[in-house]
Amino acid sequence: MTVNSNGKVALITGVTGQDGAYLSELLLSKGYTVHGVKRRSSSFNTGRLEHIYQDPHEADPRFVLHYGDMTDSTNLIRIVQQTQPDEIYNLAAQSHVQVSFETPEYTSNADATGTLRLLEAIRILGLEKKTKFYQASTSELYGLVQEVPQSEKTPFYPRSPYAAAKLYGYWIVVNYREAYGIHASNGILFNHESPLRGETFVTRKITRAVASIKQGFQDKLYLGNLDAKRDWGHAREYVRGMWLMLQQEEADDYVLATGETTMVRDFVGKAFSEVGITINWSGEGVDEKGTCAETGKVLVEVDPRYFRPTEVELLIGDPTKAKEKLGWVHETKWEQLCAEMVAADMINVAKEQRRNAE
Ligand code: NDP
Ligand code: GDR
Repeated sequence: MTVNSNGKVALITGVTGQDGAYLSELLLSKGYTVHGVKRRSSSFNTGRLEHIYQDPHEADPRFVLHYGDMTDSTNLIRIVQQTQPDEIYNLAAQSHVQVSFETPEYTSNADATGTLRLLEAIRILGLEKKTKFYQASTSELYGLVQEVPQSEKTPFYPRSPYAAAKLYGYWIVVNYREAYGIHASNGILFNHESPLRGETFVTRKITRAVASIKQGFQDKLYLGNLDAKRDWGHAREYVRGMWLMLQQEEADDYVLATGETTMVRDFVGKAFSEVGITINWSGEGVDEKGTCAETGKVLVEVDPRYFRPTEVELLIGDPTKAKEKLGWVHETKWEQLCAEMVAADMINVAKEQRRNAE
């Protein structure tokens, strides 16, 4: 794909993650030069970017990766100085809610103070008038249910170290917008998934397990809270909303959501139905089981190790403001999303098994 340059430069932190991959693709298709921050890792971590990777030795690479970390201000300042971005998308985060209970201090360092470090880089380098800033805020901010659907006006009540860290990120963005006039916006995004979703988030864990069970490589799927309800949309559509926020005259905060909520249990049922398996549910709480209607085999069980010390039970977003001001609407319904993820994992699992057998 060769697209004429639009002369704009974007910097994406968290470029190797699900959203980073989709956003890179979108911005490149619009003619941006895209710089991404990737962490040093002992194993390969750019798998989601393979199809857009460019040889850095090319004369005019439009997609450039830099080593960096949200916990290191020296390196963030240097990258912002080198790249002089028109737009920064701060997607980097320790993004797993359950893991944040185990690594709370690191999570606050990367997710909360990391956001501050980037905003300070803009100030230190005098880029307040040039560089627009997108912050990956989250529906986890709502936490304990106060009202539904949740909108930009709903009070926050974080229920995890992750959400508490993101709460700081949200407010420091608002403060730097008001104090220093930086064009800085929060996208309060509800859960968005895709075939590129990390494998330990519940949707992808389910679709991978369904593919493995169907192909005979796994016996059972163990899950935590089956009653949790989430508003699941497609990541590809949500990254477009991020970009739209930075194209507005004024910076502001927006909810992106579908407005529909679904139980984890129903996502499981739908995923199995995609491969021709009907699940019958029986029992309650930790004794709940999902049995294959055709064979009588138990395929889903509850493992309390996946319960969280404090849970977010119900998320359902109201995307009216994004629709009216940004013209943003979601298109993919959760059932289609689930079907797309199962189909992709059927192929992934088969490929992995072939590779392992070689
Ligand atoms: P992922 O977990 O897929 O990606 C997170 C990215 O952040 C990865 O590139 C990861 O690198 C990077 N990262 C983690 N820690 C650091 C660090 N200390 N320094 C530099 N980079 C780091 O998340 P998503 O793509 O799903 O989400 C993107 C952002 O949006 C996150 O901030 C998340 O919290 C937020 N969010 C996500 C939602 C969703 O439903 N997906 C909803 C609302 C908000 P590596 O690949 O090396 O691990
Ligand atoms: P979430 O996503 O916590 O909403 O955060 P996740 O997919 O991890 O959990 C969704 C719900 O499913 C329940 N659940 C399980 N979750 C996981 N991961 N594994 C299980 O086995 C399991 N069983 C049940 C959870 O308890 C929860 O209620 C995601 C992340 O992308 C955040 O970064 C982002 O901010 C929010 O979405 C919006």
